[in-house]
Amino acid sequence: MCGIVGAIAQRPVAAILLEGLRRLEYRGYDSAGLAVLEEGGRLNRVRTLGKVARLSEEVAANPLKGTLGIAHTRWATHGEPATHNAHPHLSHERCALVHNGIIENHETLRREQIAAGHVFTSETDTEVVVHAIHDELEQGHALIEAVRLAATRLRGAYALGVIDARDPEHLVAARQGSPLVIGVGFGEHFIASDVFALLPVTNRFIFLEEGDIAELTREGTRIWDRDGQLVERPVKTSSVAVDAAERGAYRHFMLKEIFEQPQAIADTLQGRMAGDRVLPETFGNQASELFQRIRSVTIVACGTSYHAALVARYWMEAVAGVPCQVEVASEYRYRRHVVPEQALFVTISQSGETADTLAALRQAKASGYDTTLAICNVPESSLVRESDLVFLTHAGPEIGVASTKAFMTQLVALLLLTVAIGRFHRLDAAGEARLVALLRSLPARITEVLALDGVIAVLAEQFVDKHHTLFLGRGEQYPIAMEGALKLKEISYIHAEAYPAGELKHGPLALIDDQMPVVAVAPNNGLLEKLKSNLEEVRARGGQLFVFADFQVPLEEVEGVTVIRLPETDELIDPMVFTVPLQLLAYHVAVLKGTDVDQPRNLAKSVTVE
Ligand code: HGA
Repeated sequence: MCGIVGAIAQRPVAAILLEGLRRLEYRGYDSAGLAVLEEGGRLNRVRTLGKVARLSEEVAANPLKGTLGIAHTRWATHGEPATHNAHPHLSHERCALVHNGIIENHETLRREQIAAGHVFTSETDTEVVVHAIHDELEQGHALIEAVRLAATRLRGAYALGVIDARDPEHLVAARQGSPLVIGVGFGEHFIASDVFALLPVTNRFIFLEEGDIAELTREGTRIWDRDGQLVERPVKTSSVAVDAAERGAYRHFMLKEIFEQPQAIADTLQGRMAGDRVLPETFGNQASELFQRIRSVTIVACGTSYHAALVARYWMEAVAGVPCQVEVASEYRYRRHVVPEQALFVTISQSGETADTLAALRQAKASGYDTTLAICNVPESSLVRESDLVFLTHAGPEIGVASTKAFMTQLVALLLLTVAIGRFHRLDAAGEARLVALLRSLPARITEVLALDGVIAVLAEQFVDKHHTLFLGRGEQYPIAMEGALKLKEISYIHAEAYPAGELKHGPLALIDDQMPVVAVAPNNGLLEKLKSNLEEVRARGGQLFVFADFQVPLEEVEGVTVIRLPETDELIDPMVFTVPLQLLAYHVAVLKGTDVDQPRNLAKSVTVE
């Protein structure tokens, strides 16, 4: 959340900053701003409410020439989205700063600074940081030292980009709890919240570590670690294509990403299976040895990733025969918990920077979990670096705020994990071979389901004027119903809830009337007859049923019941197959409602703040 870009170059940087912000906009889009140091030592700041495109228009009207600058696209945590709260923040027209994160002791610092004569122009927590740095600069410290000293007074999380109007030769960056990378160019250097922002200008990156403070000049960088030691951090070359995060001919990133799922699955499976076996090193070289000892699994995640974890619980217990518990990270991290013996602790996060998930991982390590595993889409992310074992999903960049292909590849990862652990427990070689074959068939199955796009676009018309929707599933389809409900509410703003269908009569049935569409996920599995009884209960009360079922399910289209047929697969991969129509449904409802599909209101991707 919140995107930071900074540049120190021998050419004007405004265009680089604006393009970087455009590429980071998925991280926050309520306001944006940039500050460029112009000749003569004047800080030229432009800030606008709303999207980066508005900032670009504003800058086009007042071109900036400076070769040193910082920029920010905001997802507000403290202070409403408003121009005066947008970053960069300035102190006395001398120091300019952009920030991602939350300063937890901002109220105390603000009181002290007001008493010392600072005038605040925003309601953000961020502004205390720029004044604190300014005070150190006024004491005669160089910018790098001023940032270091000010940082000792901050509690909370931050990634910072800072410039001093009296020092055109330096850009300073700091990282504590929020991601930040340095881009290495020729005669120019950059900072950004992620590599995508900088791909048009470089493919060489230094990944800052927690507590690092960096000083960038045009010619080079120097980095100090949390103990104040000058350190060398490796320069890594990214193989991500510069256009990997472009929308192409698709109307929205979300639609593109839904359609990329067969490829994303194939890429995620690539190199992970041989013959009819999952390769032992799929989860790291020591994974097999560690998995042999595992007696239970705990999975912690947030949002969509949490739903993937819930599906995995069914697989882990039914297929692998290993006890599995699942919890949302924001709860887990603040709860006193019991660490099971010989337990594997698994975290799931698309970005690998999800603040709550990262904190939960640190908790788990401190409380004595045997082994930790991260399932993540971003190499070099904090989660990846801090876990014992890593599985990288190869979904490619996901830009739409509502996660689709990342979720799909997380499910693939979790099924592979079920096999990798299950073979030391309940799963025999024949079972493994069957699962491997199912996984191989998955890209083709998903492609078949994508052909339903047109049908679902028409179906979506029946949801546009509704205010609520109920999603029902049973067994491992219950988390899929939860994911369908989440997608719908995220992007169409229709209130949606998911229930395990057996729970209906314990309360939610009271909500059923002809204004409440009920979406049911009904593959042909052992729970079908039970689910059908639950659907009858809805029908009997005048509810409008929309049932996603495979061809074998004996269900008739009658008044009040619409059936959408999917190809029949195997119940082990049904969660993936039935996810797709629900994604498409949410997408088409949102398009018909005219919402901002890729950047829905109040949300942002990569939830790096608590
Ligand atoms: N707390 C700052 C930055 C917000 C942020 O990092 N969001 O992800 C603000 O509210 O401006």
